[in-house]
Amino acid sequence: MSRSWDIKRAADALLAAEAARKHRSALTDEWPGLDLANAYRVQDEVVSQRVEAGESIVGMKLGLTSHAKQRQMGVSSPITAWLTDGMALNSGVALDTSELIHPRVEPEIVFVLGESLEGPGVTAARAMKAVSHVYGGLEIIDSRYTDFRFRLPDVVADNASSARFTVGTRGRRPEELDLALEACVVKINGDVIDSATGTAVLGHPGEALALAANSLSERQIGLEAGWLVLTGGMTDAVPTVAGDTVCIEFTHLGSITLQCA
Ligand code: 0L1
Ligand code: MG
Repeated sequence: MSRSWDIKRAADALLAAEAARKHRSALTDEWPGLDLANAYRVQDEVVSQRVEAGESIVGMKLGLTSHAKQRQMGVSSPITAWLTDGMALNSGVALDTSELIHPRVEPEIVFVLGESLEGPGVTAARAMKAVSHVYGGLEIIDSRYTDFRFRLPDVVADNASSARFTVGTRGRRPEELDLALEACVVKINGDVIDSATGTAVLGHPGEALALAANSLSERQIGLEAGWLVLTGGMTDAVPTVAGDTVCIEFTHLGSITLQCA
């Protein structure tokens, strides 16, 4: 670890960038020795400061689960991050873009866990047994780094660019759907921007859930009953600005419309 950087200072720098809505340079530019283990410690410190400020943990998300996202960001492995109630945007509530730096939206398949799930050794089939309901979701990411330019430890420390998320209102039991085939279309102001199916998420979103349970177990973290899990963006993240209407239409999970103010 460099002399001038430590876990607390890095977490404070990221929280300050978020509060001021000002992007900053990647931590690894100044702290080249930041490795993944310490990056997750920074992420945990960021979330514990949010909890101290009154937020509650409501689940976890995966990031970089699709090849499209890995290519877009120039990184090569999925990551996990925390979700809090402070990030939740109720369906129908407008996104205030002035609270964010440079938001991007992405469609997600969201699980609600009916039972706890803890690795190691969790398979996708075992993971899906812990899922009580599946929803369509929309995540708004907002990297605290200039131009979303980062290395893997940077984005891990930055809680995987988490900013806001909305969960749709049409929940389905997992056995009612083939999630590999579940499709979504992303529209901005009525124009189709992108589309994908659940195969984009590691072949099946259940694989992402299993990966989350197994990788979190290395940090002695278990997924808890009642938690939400955002399984990862199905398409590239799409930049959005005030005035945009974003609509994500799923085949069987309904649609979510987000007005950006
Ligand atoms: O796009 C990014 O900022 C990478 C972090 C992961 C975001 C996500 O897939 O939710
Ligand atoms: Mg995401």
